[in-house]
Amino acid sequence: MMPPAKRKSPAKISSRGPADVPARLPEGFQLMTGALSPADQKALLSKINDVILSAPLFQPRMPRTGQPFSVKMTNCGPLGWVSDKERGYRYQPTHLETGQPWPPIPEPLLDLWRTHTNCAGLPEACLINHYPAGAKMGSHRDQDEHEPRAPVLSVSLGDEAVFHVGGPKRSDAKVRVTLRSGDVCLLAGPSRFAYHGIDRILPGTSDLIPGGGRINLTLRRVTPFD
Ligand code: MD6
Ligand code: FE
Repeated sequence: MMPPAKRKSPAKISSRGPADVPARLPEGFQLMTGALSPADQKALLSKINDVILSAPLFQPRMPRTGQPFSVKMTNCGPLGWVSDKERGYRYQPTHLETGQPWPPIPEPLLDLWRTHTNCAGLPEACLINHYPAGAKMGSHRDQDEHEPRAPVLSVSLGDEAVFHVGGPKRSDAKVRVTLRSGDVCLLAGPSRFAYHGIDRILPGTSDLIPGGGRINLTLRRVTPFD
């Protein structure tokens, strides 16, 4: 006879009502909800934790003012995005603090890129953003890359976040969507250079990351394909 199933405390899975995803999203913004199963999320998180062990999270700072970001960052891939007071936003092949090359992009992330984009080449940078409760990301455009044909692919892990995305002008109308653990989204085509950001994290909405918080991974092609 089968042993009785062990009772586990209920997983924190909130249902996604139709109202969560607005009927009209900006053209080129693609949201693949639940793209990663809970098992895939766990496996990916473990690989990201390995990356963080060799390339520790650092506190980026705004150019000129030196104001710290509320998120911590690190990278994997041949190039990593960094920012400091002295030299501002840029991609570079080595960690800002250790001076070591960034670790390689884990294979499951490259698989997501192959599945969800039809790009001629692979991403060169994966920016890892860690949001504690209370962190946010001001509205910005991803425009330090030199291959406008490549989208930016984003993966959300851990606590839910309220994401906004508008158009190429800061004043363009914005829509808001809740990004949940396992969601993948793309800023592609007409939305590639759209303003977007994170308004807030919803603490306690996921059990994936011990101690809570959110990790966002963005895969980018930095140099031209040809
Ligand atoms: C975040 N995401 O989800 C912030 N950038 O934490 C981004 O800044 C982002 O989701 C480019 C493309 C997709 C994104
Ligand atoms: Fe961005």
